[in-house]
Amino acid sequence: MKTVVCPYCGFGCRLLVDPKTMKVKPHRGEPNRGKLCPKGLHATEFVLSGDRLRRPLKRTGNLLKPVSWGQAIDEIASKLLEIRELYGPDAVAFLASSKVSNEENYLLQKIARLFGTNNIDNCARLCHEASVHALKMAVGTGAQTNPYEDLGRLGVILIWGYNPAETHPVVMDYIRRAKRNGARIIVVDVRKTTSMAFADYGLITRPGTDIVLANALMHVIIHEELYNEEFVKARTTGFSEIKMAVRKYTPEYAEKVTGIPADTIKEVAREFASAGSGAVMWGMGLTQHVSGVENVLAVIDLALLLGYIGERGGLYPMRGQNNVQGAAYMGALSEFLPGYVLLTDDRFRKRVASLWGADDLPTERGLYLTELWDAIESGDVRALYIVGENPAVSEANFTRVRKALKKLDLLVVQDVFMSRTAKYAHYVLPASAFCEKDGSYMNSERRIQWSHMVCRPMGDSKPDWEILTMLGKALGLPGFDYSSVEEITAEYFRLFPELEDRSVEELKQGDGIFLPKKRLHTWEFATEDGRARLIAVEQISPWEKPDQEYPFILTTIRLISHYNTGEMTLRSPSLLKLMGEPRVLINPDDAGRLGIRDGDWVEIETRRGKIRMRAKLGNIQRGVVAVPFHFKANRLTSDALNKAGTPEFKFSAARVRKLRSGKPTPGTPP
Ligand SMILES: Nc1nc2c(c(=O)[nH]1)N[C@H]1C(S)=C(S)[C@@H](COP(=O)(O)OP(=O)(O)OC[C@H]3O[C@@H](n4cnc5c(=O)[nH]c(N)nc54)[C@H](O)[C@@H]3O)O[C@H]1N2
Ligand SMILES: Nc1nc2c(c(=O)[nH]1)N[C@H]1C(S)=C(S)[C@@H](COP(=O)(O)OP(=O)(O)OC[C@H]3O[C@@H](n4cnc5c(=O)[nH]c(N)nc54)[C@H](O)[C@@H]3O)O[C@H]1N2
Ligand code: SF4
Ligand SMILES: [Mo]
Repeated sequence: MKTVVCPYCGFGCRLLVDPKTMKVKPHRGEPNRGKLCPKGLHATEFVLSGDRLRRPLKRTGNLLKPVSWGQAIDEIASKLLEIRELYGPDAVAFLASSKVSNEENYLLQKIARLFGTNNIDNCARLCHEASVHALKMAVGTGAQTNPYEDLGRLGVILIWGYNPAETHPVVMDYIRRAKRNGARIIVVDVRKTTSMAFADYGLITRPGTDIVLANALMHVIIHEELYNEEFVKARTTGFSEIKMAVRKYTPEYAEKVTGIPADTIKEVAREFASAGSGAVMWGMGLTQHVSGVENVLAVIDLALLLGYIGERGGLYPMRGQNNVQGAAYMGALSEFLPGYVLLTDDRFRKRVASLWGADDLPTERGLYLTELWDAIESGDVRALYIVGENPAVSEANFTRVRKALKKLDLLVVQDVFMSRTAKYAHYVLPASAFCEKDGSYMNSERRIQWSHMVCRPMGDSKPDWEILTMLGKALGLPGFDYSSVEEITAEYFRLFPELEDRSVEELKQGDGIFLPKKRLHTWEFATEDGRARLIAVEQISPWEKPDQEYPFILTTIRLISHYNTGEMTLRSPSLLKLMGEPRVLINPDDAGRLGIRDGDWVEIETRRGKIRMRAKLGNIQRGVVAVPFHFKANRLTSDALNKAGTPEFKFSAARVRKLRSGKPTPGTPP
């Protein structure tokens, strides 16, 4: 049996795969302790799909025709160099992948920066980048502070805008154990989620009102003097500003805005404060708003007021993709060097440059993934090189994205499938899948784990690191003579003092290595003065408001057997059998008013476009509808961005009407 890291979510389960049958069993070690969700259990199925890309392809007219690796890489490199010559390095942009290994992300950002641009980004931008920005401001580092194992010994777990029962199913096992050990479980969402199944409190708020609710909880905690005075005095700054700011957020005011009874808010505040230790776990319900950074600051404030950090608790921005945390640590973000170091940190930047055989690296922040589409429209960006990312489906308001993709002088897509995005490409490069290669990945708790090669690459496909090594060489960049993936691992180890003395062999054998260490901020925060910042935030309105024409609020959600844009899950026969038909969730009172019964076909429309789906009546706030994001939802969504560059996927103004009969929007699975 070979040990591999699950290619789906950021929880980071390890799988044992039998190379003969390709059947999967759960690994007994950390972090999944013998558990897997259905996606992990069937993870090898998409790898064996007949749809896999097998040869490099080049566009001639409307057709994509096979070419040799040598020809594809040479032509791509000369076109990139030509564009740089004509328009400068910033006319080229690279998208890295939260699906591929640390080594592969490390190589792509190395290529971008040596080529001369910081236009390197990944889907973290669509996801938890608001958490990174908020955490950096409040505690000095942008990642989850504690390991999952701590959850089992805490007094309270606050789960906010996060639905682990569907999105990180194995986390539920930890939460269930915490509950058995006496923890109180509080869940905040805009609908009744499966994660509320055994919660002590399931608070159903209105979309985009989270700051009001968090401030009201803090209002009660401060007013009733339930906060941890010793911790606040010794380890934080900004308390008096918070105290002032939350004064007007009374539970009664919050009841009017959120719909949650004032008495419940008071009770929850008291429960949260009296638990003695606690975790706050959050997800896309907080980050995918124009107020994303502020939403996250508000829940960090809540934890800091009680001193829930280090041995007494932690901050858990639960990361989405299997290697989104690794992509960030490897520097595949347009505003950070590896390790989240700022581009303007001269000492570190020059050290990285010299390790790479260059004098210096560009210091101007590159474009966010979400800023690319305007830059392509205006002609500032002419070439885009995408590794394992599907923006033609995953980006907000994708009609605009598709138009931009068509305008590029050069689009290269390196993927395991002919994704929706690959259909626009000039060159499509076939990548090997996760179990066809070696490499390291980092999960949400910052645990680096080795994933072993189980089988040979499909067809003529190559591991992403091999393709990028060929590209680096063809571009004439220094230091791309790697003959094994371990050489790249050893190179990135040299960037982190905590890894300098560790060996790749050690990583291959144990339960992984935490970077920089298991628990952060135990004695001191990573800020300049070692104290955490309590940062007061005020309610911020969503970008688009419901009105007479578009009276509903549309939010987008995930389902357990579907994964992101569906490229992998829709090619897994076992998952296809488990998949329910994606339906739009509507409140029964709203449905009644519109004459919609459960299972009826409806049309959902926003200022960007419309889609068709069947309705599902259920427990969601009145005036709100929730559409699974996986297929066509981004024809509808708002592309207004927050400070971290994340679109407001969780709030658009929409209208809903009943259809007499219907067929799904083309491209949506049955
Ligand atoms: N099965 C499955 N698992 C996945 C994925 C997948 O596609 N499928 N994707 C992975 C990725 S990339 C990510 S980032 C994670 C995401 O994991 P989650 O963050 O759990 O995912 P979502 O379902 O997008 O959003 C979480 C919840 O936010 C709620 N919500 C919406 N608007 C608001 C609001 O205004 N306020 C509050 N408080 N809540 C709101 C939604 O109802 C939803 O239940 O999942 C990962 N795991
Ligand atoms: N409306 C709405 N939109 C959203 C969200 C939402 O909640 N609502 N969530 C956002 C979030 S959190 C995220 S993370 C994004 C996700 O957006 P994307 O990252 O664009 O979505 P994925 O479907 O995960 O795409 C991954 C691609 O990588 C390919 N791939 C898989 N393995 C490999 C490999 O080994 N090598 C290579 N080269 N390719 C590989 C897959 O075939 C697929 O095409 O979507 C965002 N979009
Ligand atoms: S919980 Fe996440 S990492 Fe674990 S098996 Fe499921 S998808 Fe894979
Ligand atoms: Mo994500």
